[in-house]
Amino acid sequence: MRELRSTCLDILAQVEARIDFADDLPPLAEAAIVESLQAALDQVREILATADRGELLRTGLKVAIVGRPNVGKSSLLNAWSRSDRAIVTDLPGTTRDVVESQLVVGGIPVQVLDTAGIRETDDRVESLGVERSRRAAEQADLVLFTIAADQGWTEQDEVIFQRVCDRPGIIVVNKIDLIDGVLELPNRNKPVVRTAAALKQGIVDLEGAILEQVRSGGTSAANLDFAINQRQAGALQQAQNSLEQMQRTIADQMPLDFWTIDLRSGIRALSEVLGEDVTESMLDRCLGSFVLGSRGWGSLKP
Ligand SMILES: Nc1nc2c(ncn2[C@@H]2O[C@H](COP(=O)(O)OP(=O)(O)OP(=O)(O)O)[C@@H](O)[C@H]2O)c(=O)[nH]1
Ligand SMILES: [Mg+2]
Repeated sequence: MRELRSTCLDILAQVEARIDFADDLPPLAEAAIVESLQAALDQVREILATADRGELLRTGLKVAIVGRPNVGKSSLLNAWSRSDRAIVTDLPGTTRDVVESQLVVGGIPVQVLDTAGIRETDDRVESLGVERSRRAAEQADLVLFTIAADQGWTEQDEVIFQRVCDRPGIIVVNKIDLIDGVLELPNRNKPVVRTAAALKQGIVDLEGAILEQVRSGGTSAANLDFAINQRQAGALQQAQNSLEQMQRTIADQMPLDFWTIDLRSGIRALSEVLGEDVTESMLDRCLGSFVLGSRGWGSLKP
């Protein structure tokens, strides 16, 4: 939204400068303006279309649980979704394929993927599962990197962690019921949550940590556009109307004053999507610095 608004402000600055200082400036780059206007409109339409379909609402946040075999990933999924969705056994290599579950966390739809424990294996079925879990981790917005407290941070954990550490993630120390005290971890710059999935403990903390990541912008935005709500969709529709009106104004070769009316109303609408109020005087101030600032308008007379 900020980018779109800044495109519009840029055009507005150029147009208003022509109104105020027509004689001192080269002619308006109309073709370039038409082009960036079209690009802005395309983007607005795309966002609105997806909001309409409600697709983003369904997608939500994709969370992948990854880690060594037997650390309790499937137990975590089951405890979290209050189900027996995934098979749990004490045998490493139980989960062979990605198991999905849909949850809602703090109003956000979350798709949780329980994956096959990652290890080198000769078993063909298991190795296919391991491959899938790698892919799931790559595509997730957030990775829950899970270890078992009674095993500590093993060499194999470190290998897997290195594979996923460039993704936004949370370290889940599971099976804390099996140890006394708190497991010391290497400092890995990720939030840590302690759970005992088999006892359904730590889920509230886990959800809190996930929401914190979402709020702080720690997760990739790819699947987060569902945050657009009814009010924002309305404002975005208004922005679309204004920009379309501006296209007609240009096509009809109306005077520049009309261009600025459409643009200003478009900018106001985009600001509303952002939850910001733009007053005329703010707009003027902003434009003043645009025109007189560092944007290469040096030929302007004082
Ligand atoms: N004590 C204790 N045992 C747990 C906990 N969570 C899981 N377990 C046990 O650990 C074993 C493995 O659990 P799973 O959930 O199947 O582990 P997984 O990580 O999904 O294993 P794979 O699918 O083989 O990768 C089972 O016997 C669980 O009952 C826990 O919090 N505490
Ligand atoms: Mg499993």
